[in-house]
Amino acid sequence: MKKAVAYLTPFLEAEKRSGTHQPAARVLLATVKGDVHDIGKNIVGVVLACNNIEVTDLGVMVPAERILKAARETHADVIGLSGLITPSLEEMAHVARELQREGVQVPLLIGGATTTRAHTAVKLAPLYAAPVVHVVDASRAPRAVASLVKPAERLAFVEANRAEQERLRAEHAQKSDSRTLLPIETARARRTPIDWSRYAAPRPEWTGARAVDSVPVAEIARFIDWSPFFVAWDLIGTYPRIFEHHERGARARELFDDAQRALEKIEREGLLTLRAAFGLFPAASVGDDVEVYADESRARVVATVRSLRQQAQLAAGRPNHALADFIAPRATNVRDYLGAFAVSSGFGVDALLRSYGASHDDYGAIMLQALADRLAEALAEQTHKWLRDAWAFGKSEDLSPADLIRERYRGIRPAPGYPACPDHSEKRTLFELLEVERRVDIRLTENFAMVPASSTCAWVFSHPDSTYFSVGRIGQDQLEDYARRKGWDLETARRWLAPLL
Ligand code: B12
Repeated sequence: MKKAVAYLTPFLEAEKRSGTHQPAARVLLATVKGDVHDIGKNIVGVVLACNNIEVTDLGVMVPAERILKAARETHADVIGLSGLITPSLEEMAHVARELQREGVQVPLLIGGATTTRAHTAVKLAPLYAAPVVHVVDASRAPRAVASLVKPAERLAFVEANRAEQERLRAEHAQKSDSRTLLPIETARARRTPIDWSRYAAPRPEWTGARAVDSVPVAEIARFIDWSPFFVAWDLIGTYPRIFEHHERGARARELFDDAQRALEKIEREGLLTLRAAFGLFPAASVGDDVEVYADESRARVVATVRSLRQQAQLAAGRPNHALADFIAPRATNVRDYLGAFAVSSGFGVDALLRSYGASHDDYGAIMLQALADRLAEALAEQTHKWLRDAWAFGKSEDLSPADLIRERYRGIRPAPGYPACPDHSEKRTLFELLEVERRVDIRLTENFAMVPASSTCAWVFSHPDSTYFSVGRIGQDQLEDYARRKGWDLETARRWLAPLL
């Protein structure tokens, strides 16, 4: 579609010179500072351009000053911000404050996986006098832009948005008042009940950190979970049943066939490099922390992994989990282990995106990003399998790729940033433990996003009772305790744990 737009550009330019053409609006797009995710924003850019909206895309990791400057230079009618991870929510608040401070009055659109209507209403809209509108997916972006710029629609749209946000703020205030949290010591007393006295922790065949420099695409393609691939294209459904869907089936099939061809090309021409760093370490829990030791003597601590505990008042008999509960306490003398990995399939993506950009092939570019994301998750699956195999119990498991997608393996692999370990800064500990930057060149931004974008990392637990959960809201007592353990002042703790407060 955008190829067609590109083809028409010379005519549109000529028309512009003759003074007859007007874009419907000018929109400035950016993924905020510290964040690298842009597949969603890129889709929004294409959809807007196809609706005669002039798009200036500043790319990823864009600081507030550049957004302000570009908004003035391009005479933007609307500014669109995107972000994938929770630290970006704080960065979006910073951009809103800066726009307000500079007296800018351009409406703001907020989008990306970590954003919500409620957060936009409660935390962002009050910071900026101009309209701040949350947009849930790309298909709604042109309508939102049109409603913000058309004089006939603007007033009603802005008023409806304001009223809805007022309602969401009231709802939020009520919810925060009514939720009871346990004192952290009470929550700790309700930790996951695991009887360590009868537990023999599996001993891995090797310990320490390892790296693989180049994993062949062909080796991991079978681990790809295709359902989220379709979500990226706004086609909701489970693979392979989606092909039978009366409305979406044919489009899904066509996309899937194109994806297979693109995947074969990536493989044949070696277009992407896939790397993995992973390791297994002697470890023991001490309260809500996990101490990681240099070797089997367990004398030297090389890292301390901090976990956060659920503090909600849960139904009787339901424990208040923290990830540390799933590692044997030091006092039990059970010799337990913690695993970790960081993987990326994004080496090579940027160069290819530049070439797709030059030939205006947006479809190819989005296909590449969507496939690289799938490969990152597939590589995580493979790496987790290597760790389970080293732990021996992996070798006797009989799991199909579909079983793996359904998480039927022993243990868990929570990713820092996900609900069981929502503190993104813990990625720094994981990266240092595995020497990720040196070994495989995946890097962390100031807000703990990983570069390249198609990367993921996780802790790996082997206990059969370990389970995924959501930490949820935490109290002031845990916030202060956690800040002390991390060596943070309270302001820093509030910043990194903002979504939990
Ligand atoms: C696929 C996925 C991944 C992939 C790809 C991510 C990437 N390319 O950066 C991989 C496996 C690599 C990944 C990794 C991680 N992920 Co992830 N991931 C997802 C998942 C399942 C889908 C996201 C996605 O790609 N959707 C498809 C795209 C097209 O949608 P989108 O980006 O949301 O964009 C749409 C809209 O939001 C909107 N939009 C987007 N931007 C804009 C801008 C404007 C102006 C407008 C109007 C609209 C708009 O339009 C787009 C198209 O419709 C989500 C969960 C979910 N259901 O959302 C978690 C999620 C985004 N991931 C999350 C996390 C934590 C991570 C990791 C930090 C985990 C880890 N430790 O490894 C890493 C971070 C990666 C990095 N580089 O730093 C969290 C983020 C929130 C948080 N708690 O911080 C989520 C929400 C999961 C969760 N429930 O906690 N992830």
